[in-house]
Amino acid sequence: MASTRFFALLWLLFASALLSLVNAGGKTHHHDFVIQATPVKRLCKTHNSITVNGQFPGPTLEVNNGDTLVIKITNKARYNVTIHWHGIRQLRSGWADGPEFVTQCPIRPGGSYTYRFTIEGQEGTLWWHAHSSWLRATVYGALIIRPREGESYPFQKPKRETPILLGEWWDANPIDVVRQATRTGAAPNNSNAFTINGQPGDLYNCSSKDTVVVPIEVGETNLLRVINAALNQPLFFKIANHKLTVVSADASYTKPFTTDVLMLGPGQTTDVLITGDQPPARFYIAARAYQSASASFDNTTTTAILQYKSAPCSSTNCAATKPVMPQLPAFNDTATVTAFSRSFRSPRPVEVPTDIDENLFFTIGLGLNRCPTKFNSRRCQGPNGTRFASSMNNVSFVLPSTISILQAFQQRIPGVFTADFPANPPVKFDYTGNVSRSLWQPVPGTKGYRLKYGSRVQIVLQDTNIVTPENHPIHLHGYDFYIVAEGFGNFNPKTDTKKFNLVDPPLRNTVAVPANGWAVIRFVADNPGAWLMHCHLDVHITWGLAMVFLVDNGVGELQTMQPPPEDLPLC
Ligand SMILES: *[C@@H]1O[C@H](CO)[C@@H](O)[C@H](O)[C@H]1NC(C)=O
Ligand SMILES: *[C@@H]1O[C@H](CO)[C@@H](O)[C@H](O)[C@H]1NC(C)=O
Ligand SMILES: *[C@@H]1O[C@H](CO)[C@@H](O)[C@H](O)[C@H]1NC(C)=O
Ligand SMILES: *[C@@H]1O[C@H](CO)[C@@H](O)[C@H](O)[C@H]1NC(C)=O
Ligand SMILES: *[C@@H]1O[C@H](CO)[C@@H](O)[C@H](O)[C@H]1NC(C)=O
Ligand SMILES: *[C@@H]1O[C@H](CO)[C@@H](O)[C@H](O)[C@H]1NC(C)=O
Ligand SMILES: *[C@@H]1O[C@H](CO)[C@@H](O)[C@H](O)[C@H]1NC(C)=O
Ligand SMILES: *[C@@H]1O[C@H](CO)[C@@H](O)[C@H](O)[C@H]1NC(C)=O
Ligand SMILES: [Cu+2]
Repeated sequence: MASTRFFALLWLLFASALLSLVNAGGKTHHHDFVIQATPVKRLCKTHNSITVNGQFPGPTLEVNNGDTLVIKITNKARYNVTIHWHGIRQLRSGWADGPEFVTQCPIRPGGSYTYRFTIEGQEGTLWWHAHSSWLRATVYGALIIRPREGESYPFQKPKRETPILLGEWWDANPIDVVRQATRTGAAPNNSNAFTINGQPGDLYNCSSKDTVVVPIEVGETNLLRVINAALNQPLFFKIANHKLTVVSADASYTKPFTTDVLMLGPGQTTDVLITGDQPPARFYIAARAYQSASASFDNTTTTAILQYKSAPCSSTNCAATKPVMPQLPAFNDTATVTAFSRSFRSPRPVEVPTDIDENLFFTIGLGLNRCPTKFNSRRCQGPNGTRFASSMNNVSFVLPSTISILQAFQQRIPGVFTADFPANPPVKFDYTGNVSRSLWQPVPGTKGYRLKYGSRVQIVLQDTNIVTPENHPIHLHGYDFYIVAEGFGNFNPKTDTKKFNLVDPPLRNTVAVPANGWAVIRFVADNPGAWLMHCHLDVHITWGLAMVFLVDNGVGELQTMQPPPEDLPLC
């Protein structure tokens, strides 16, 4: 008995020694992010935008797998803020994840907080962004994770690497835009431009001279790290006359495949190789909306220029020759989106969780809240005098306001959330058919779903036709998941289960669930904490398209959350 315990102790010592040895391989990067209002001129007008260190987009973080990041945020803006490190697993370090009122209270004006986390087993392109109101419209940047020192990419070493951040710009204060929508219940104003690395590009007024130029040379192969940082719009992405070879998405390598167009939902990243195989000239890099909902949208096109260094034009006469423009898919070209998303595979066979412990089915979609009679009509400017809503399994998510869900979960504080989020839709109906109006109004709630440490989870994400079908980019914090299948119509367990790819499905952190269709994801709940799962269209999270997984600690230190940091902001 005593000897078993002795050996267990010895093993624990050995394991922790091993762990510190592994960690010792990484470097620690210290950064200071000052959140501050900065004049930013776009579309002929200057706005006092909230930025990090006065930069828009914010600084690019470049690290290696195994490194540790220590980032001190100082809030000198007039808004509450938090920062989320999108796609970082945050193993045991949920306090550094960032969504406000989920893993922490916001950093108030004048306050500060230091995020500390280690990159464990992740390589590729991720990004960081504000996770408070709509601040991420201007508070975002790339987070590039290269292989460990001495290790290389599983593809041809690129000559150059360029991050391509797709963004969305309002000719207004984005916080005013969301506040107006919240007040009136109507859809928020559409953006006025999309951007590439912060610039709208040639097709917009007052933008030509700042159009981003991406260099290339004949014969070289470069890596573009494309990130959709737009608030509310899935985007098509294309480069005139060039093929793109996808090698990675959401910081997981993929089996390489070649395409001439990408589609990224907000939150998604896609790394592509591009070869300079055209006559040296200038080619437009362009992005515009993929619009699956029947609703108005920003139909403008953002551009940058892929410029061969040996192009026969000097900087003076370059402007005279128009770059070649690619033909982008139609706004509603769902067939192209489907063909693209079905091309993704893991590079080799992977261990997909089987013997599922938690078989979950979540409907996702919009709704409308009826207004009480005589309710101030200025607050009910949604369709036919309603207010827009959104939900998962008919629960429209409401954030707490006095403490974070993670603190309440850890410290067992009652009254903040309930752990009764439904495993299945409370009412079964023809999700993608003509849905009866009696089903359109969801119920507000702060509900989580509890998971035992190590449970194997499958979730069917089912879009509904309530108000409008739409392609929703569903993002899970703290995890990557396998996308084992997707399809249109209602998920049918009898026939659709047979189509699951349990051999080499792609691993991602954000799945673009087909409009009026479904996607099935699987993961093992091996990271304790409170993890938000939500639509990455900010307008939908504003309306409640979110829920939280509450994952218990397992056994021993390595399966237990770290204690909260001393400087964790309080409400
Ligand atoms: C939204 O658009 C309307 C109509 O163009 C405009 O009157 C309003 O000021 C805009 N709201 C914001 C917050 O910019
Ligand atoms: C660009 O400016 C012109 C002239 O002021 C105006 O007519 C046009 O509407 C503007 N275009 C956009 C996209 O704002
Ligand atoms: C974009 O929408 C505007 C207004 O609805 C319309 O006039 C214009 O033709 C559209 N542009 C494109 C490229 O579809
Ligand atoms: C896409 O929109 C065009 C008109 O803009 C329409 O003719 C076409 O039927 C639509 N396609 C689909 C698949 O909805
Ligand atoms: C608004 O009411 C009209 C007339 O009753 C109806 O045709 C339309 O579908 C309604 N729209 C929504 C979004 O409920
Ligand atoms: C949907 O159902 C409603 C009520 O049952 C009916 O009035 C309407 O015509 C139907 N719409 C379609 C497109 O079938
Ligand atoms: C959601 O719950 C409300 C309140 O119980 C109900 O009226 C509505 O029909 C439900 N809708 C769905 C899709 O379950
Ligand atoms: C900022 O956060 C605090 C909690 O820390 C909250 O009480 C306050 O309402 C928030 N302010 C805004 C404008 O959301
Ligand atoms: Cu959505």
